[in-house]
Amino acid sequence: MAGEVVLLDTWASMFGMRVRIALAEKGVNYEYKEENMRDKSPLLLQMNPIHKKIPVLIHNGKPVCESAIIVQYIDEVWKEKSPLLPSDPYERAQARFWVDFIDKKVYETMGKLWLSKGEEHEAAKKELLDIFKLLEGTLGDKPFYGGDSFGFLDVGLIPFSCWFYGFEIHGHFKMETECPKLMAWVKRCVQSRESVSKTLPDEKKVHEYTLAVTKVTTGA
Ligand code: GS8
Repeated sequence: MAGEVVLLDTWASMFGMRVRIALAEKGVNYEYKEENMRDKSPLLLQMNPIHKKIPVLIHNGKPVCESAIIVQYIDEVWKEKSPLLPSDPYERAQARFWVDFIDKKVYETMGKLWLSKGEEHEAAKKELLDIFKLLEGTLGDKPFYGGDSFGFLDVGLIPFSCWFYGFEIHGHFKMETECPKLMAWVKRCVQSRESVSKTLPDEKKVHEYTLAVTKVTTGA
């Protein structure tokens, strides 16, 4: 039995998308509550008093915070369907390592690409492409990061793909040229997983949102 499941989220958040994809993989019904990042709800502040960030999964009244931890929680609670974490402890540690790497490197470098100019911008662009090339190398010739099946690292990375369009416009490069195998993996995920195709928002809409948000934060 699922119990009562509520998700505090915002539509363009790659971290929130991870949770939505995991819940869809498991077939869990839940109540979605859209949060406004500029006017956070009392519920969000109460459920995530430490970081005050989305996503937050509220399961039977108890909050779970941090997207990677939430996805692992979902995998443990609803373990019968679509296992996400590898059963082998070493493989599991590797998948966790790469999701942690994404959390530490990708989000921060994205920010640098958006908010920098000149040499700094060029350096951020190189850094971001190097990160994606490294992640592409990690995939190797496997169909998914989870091997033959879609797994934890796939869930951790795929939401970033709807931000690629914005990276391309802003960085003047083509992901298809730079990381063809990674882009083939994106297509494979979208085409074979309804959890992904139904969750990822339109990349142009995400880009418009980014432009609006960076205008607000930089005052440009
Ligand atoms: C990151 C969540 C996050 O940055 C996770 O869940 O994996 N490590 C966390 N959430 C953002 C929205 S997505 O850009 C957020 O809630 N920001 C609000 C704020 O910083 O005040």
